[in-house]
Amino acid sequence: MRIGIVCYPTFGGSGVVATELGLALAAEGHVVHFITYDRPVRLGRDIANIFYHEVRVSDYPLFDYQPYELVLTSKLVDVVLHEQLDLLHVHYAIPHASAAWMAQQILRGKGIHIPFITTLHGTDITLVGRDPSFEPVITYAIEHSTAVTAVSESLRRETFEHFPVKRDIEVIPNFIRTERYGGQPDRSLRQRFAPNGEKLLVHVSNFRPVKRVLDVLKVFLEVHGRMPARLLLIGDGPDRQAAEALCRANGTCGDVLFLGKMTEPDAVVASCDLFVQASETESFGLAALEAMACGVPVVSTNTGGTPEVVEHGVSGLLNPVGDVQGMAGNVLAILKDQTTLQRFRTGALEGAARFDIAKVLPRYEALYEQVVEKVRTNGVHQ
Ligand code: GMT
Repeated sequence: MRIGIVCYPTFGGSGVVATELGLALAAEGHVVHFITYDRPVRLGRDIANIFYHEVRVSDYPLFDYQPYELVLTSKLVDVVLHEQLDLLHVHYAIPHASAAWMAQQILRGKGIHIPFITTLHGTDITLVGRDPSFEPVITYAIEHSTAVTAVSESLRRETFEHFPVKRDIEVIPNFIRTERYGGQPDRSLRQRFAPNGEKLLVHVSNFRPVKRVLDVLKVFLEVHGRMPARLLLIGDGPDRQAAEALCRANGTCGDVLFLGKMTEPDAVVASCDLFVQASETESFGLAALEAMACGVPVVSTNTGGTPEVVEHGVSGLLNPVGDVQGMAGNVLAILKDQTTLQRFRTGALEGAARFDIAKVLPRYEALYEQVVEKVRTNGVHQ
């Protein structure tokens, strides 16, 4: 098939999932066209069957705000026409789903019926999408997508709770290429980050308020008072400065390492003992799943789709949002001895295997067949 994928090219989970999906589809022989404003961070170069189309918004002085959605729409029309795409798969509702719908309408006028699938990732529904000013557009785009998927049961439920949407939404969970992880932790990294045999905690996020990075630090401070430990923070974003200030105020800067954004943090994560996540909400928690795939158990807040990914007592331990003391207690419970840690490590690896791409890719391919067939038989859809 010839598939157009629209996504955010940044470090966020939706971009990572879209990129990994495109790579896996290309490896299966499909032709994949990425259409976005920058080359997706996880997309390598010169990959067979993969093409990248940049959406360039010109800096015209009349506009205070450049009309990205319209430029994207025009690009979609162009790529569908000239690359003879069979379908579009857009990740994140805003503004990708509405741009795809607009492109679909324009193409219909040219006698071309292009189906589009919208995958909801989380903040498009739970945070951004709940801004009342977006509601009518998101609702319309969801209703008029040829098919809609959500990355967890929890997100599917929340979509129905927050939007007056009547149509089917299929849950297709996020996935990982387990073969990409595994192996033994890199000893030299371990030596670098924990030179005196400290336990290593790690957190990966975009440091937005929803991630509650300060809670991660407070959990660490509790643990640090009771066992030799260090915390690696991967990523960057609005709350980094506040996080740095909290470390300075507590004199723990030496044991909290801010590593910044990393395209492929796997090796560093794999060298750690525990992944900590304190999010207010998390539709899925791809970073936690990636940690599990490295054999690193997770202590997390019990929110959104997290319990669908992290099995309490098996691959990690879960606490209510804001329960810093409880989370610190759970970190200590997992790290208290080697046998317990090893049990959770095994649980993490086994839990991650449930989300291997080999199990998820056929579900997307089946959905692609379905929507293309729908257009073939009906001529039009919706
Ligand atoms: O977490 C973010 O702020 C980024 C956002 C995104 O669009 O990439 O993440 C969302 O989508 C990921 C991929 O499906 C999920 O793993 C994250 O849980 C979800 N984030 C939230 O729900 C806060």
